[in-house]
Amino acid sequence: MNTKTGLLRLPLYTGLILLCHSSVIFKLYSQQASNASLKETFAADFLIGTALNSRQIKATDGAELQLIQGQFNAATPENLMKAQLLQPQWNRYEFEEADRFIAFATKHNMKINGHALIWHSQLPRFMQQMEDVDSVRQYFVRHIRTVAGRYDGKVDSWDVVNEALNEDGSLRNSIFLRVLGEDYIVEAFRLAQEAAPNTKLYYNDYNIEQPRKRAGAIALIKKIQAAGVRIDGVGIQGHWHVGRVPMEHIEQSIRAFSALGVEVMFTELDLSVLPNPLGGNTAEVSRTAKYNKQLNPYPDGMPDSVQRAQAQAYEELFRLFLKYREEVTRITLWGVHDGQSWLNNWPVRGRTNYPLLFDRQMVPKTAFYQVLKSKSPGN
Ligand code: 9MR
Repeated sequence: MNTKTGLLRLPLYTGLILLCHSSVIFKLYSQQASNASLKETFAADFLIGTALNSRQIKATDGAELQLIQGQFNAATPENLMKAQLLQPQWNRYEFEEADRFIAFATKHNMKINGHALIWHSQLPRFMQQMEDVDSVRQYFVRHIRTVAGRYDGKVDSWDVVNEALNEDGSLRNSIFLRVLGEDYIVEAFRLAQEAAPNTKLYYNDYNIEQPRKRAGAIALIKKIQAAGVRIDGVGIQGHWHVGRVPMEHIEQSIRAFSALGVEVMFTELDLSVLPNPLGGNTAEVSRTAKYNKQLNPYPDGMPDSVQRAQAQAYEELFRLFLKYREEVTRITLWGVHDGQSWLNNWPVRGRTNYPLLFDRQMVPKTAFYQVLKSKSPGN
């Protein structure tokens, strides 16, 4: 007897019982799922982090705080430990926000990744026009010593150097390269190691899963190691697009980086669902495009098909992360929920993007459940 005709033959009351039963099961499932926690689910595998902004660390209650407490066990300051904010004027530091961030993360038992000591972007204004060699050198040495020194033992790790590479693997033409020469990266790690002996030291960049840029990152890590300087890990940022997640390159990169004896992390994960007028997967913040309606196709909500495609992409990624759970130590999502994401304003201002695991109402998305599924037995 085929099931369909069999079901049709069931008496009405049996059908009703089945219906009630399935709604109870669904209720139980969603209750369980809404209590589900990323950090608990992956506790034996890797840390689950998020990027936090100044508003979020001031919260003393509310849904967002609950989400942060319940879901994440690692935190990266989205902006507030960048040089522009820590040292707004020459040799004048402002630590209040950063201290508040550290107090918040410590209170909620989150591992803290400082971001970032040396980065060509979001530099203090006085550095943007700086040409004097001695002053650049002085800034470079003093910023690392002061900031890394102050937070040694308070943060768990630092992105010591951020985004120093071009897409072809060569060194980016930044103020540091121009003025200090190509050894500046080794020097940054050396200074950080001296100032922060109890802090892990990482190199962080986007697109370094791509073969040419990856080769550049490998060369850089080897150079630091060959100089006898400590580097503990490498962060692949992970700003990707649904439908274009470079799975093979990611897997090759996990293998290649871990073969160098360093931790591998995914440090700024988000999966955009909007068209990228710049093409490619990039997080080059200086490149932008003009708004038009075609570039903002889902202003009122994410269609189901897109929701499902994104969930599938996230699940595949987490399966890969789990396969390399010995090598991968942290997965950080770049924001808590879709409303917070930088991708609402980059590379086009004023769009509605949906790149994270929680929606604007802080409700878990299909992608959240599917990420949890990557862990379920039999998978
Ligand atoms: O998410 C950050 C956004 O709020 C800032 O406006 C932007 C400015 O540069 O930086 C964003 O974070 C970047 C991170 O610090 C480094 N990698 C790329 C991230 C996205 O641009």
